Amino acid sequence: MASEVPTGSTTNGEGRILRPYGDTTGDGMVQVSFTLPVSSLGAHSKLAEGAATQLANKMGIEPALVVHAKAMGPDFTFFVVYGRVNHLVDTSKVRVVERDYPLLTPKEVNAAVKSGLRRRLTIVGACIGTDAHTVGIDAILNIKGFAGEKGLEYYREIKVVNLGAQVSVPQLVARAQEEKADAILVSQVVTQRDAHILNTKEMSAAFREAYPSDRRPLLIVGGPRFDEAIAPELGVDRVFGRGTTPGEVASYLVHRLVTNRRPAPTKAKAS
Ligand code: B12
Repeated sequence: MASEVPTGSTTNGEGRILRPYGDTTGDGMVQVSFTLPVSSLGAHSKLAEGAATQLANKMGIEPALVVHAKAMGPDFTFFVVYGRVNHLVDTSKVRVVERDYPLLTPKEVNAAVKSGLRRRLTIVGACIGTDAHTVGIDAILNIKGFAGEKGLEYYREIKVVNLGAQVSVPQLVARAQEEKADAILVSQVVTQRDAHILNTKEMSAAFREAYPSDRRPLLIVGGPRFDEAIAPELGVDRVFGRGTTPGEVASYLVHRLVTNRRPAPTKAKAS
């Protein structure tokens, strides 16, 4: 029988050991790009390329070849470097957040909400802080959707309140309370100075402050540069990254708010 292990990789019992592939399988070749605060204009070009090579060598790329250098104004240069790394990837040590709930069709989502909640599920979405990148949250919420899937507005049993861009945390909390939101969907695309981390932590802290723990809406954050594994550190229930589709989010909402819903607190009986 033919081996299922592709050329350029070996097995270690549990997983596979991989090497990058550039020109020939398993040759270890990678390509990286970065900008250095160094001029590459005129007489400075050799020094700039040398600086890029030195950085690449320190990153473990050896030999490193500068295949592209472009001045970004007088004081900065953008580089693309191609070269060999000796590092190996062990797939048995890769840690990722796997989807731990079934993917449902819109019809199944609607049916589950209708029979399980007996009312529409309300979600409030926004880009918080100064972030004005609404395309991502709109891809999830707007009816036209993303990647061939309709957005959550298409789901009959989901009420979507999309607050748009640059919403402050107090505004978001107030609207969530007004709407009696079941879930909050926040988008953070700008990551400069860790804005996405700080804003999300501020948001989750505000919701914990504003709600008793058993009444707090489900907190979901998404954006292209989030590590999906850091939900606990951010104080949210789930993080969705690059390429998320509306169906994944709708299915998660059903999983957490319908199928595995926390039981409502029982009222103490008068004696
Ligand atoms: C379009 C765009 C803009 C538009 C935004 C228009 C709009 N209405 O959204 C405009 C021109 C306004 C803009 C402005 C700026 N931008 Co801009 N912009 C982009 C660009 C080119 C595309 C972003 C995009 O639309 N992606 C498509 C969507 C569908 O993908 P997505 O956001 O990743 O969303 C998906 C997932 O992440 C996930 N998701 C996202 N949010 C959520 C939320 C939830 C709840 C869930 C479940 C999932 C989810 O689902 C989506 C579908 O899969 C990116 C570069 C790039 N190629 O990504 C830069 C980029 C994001 N911008 C950048 C910057 C720096 C800026 C500015 C600061 C530029 C400036 N100096 O003025 C300003 C900031 C404005 C502000 N106050 O926020 C940087 C950010 C760098 C960083 N490290 O933070 C980028 C990366 C460009 C770059 N390489 O430098 N920008």
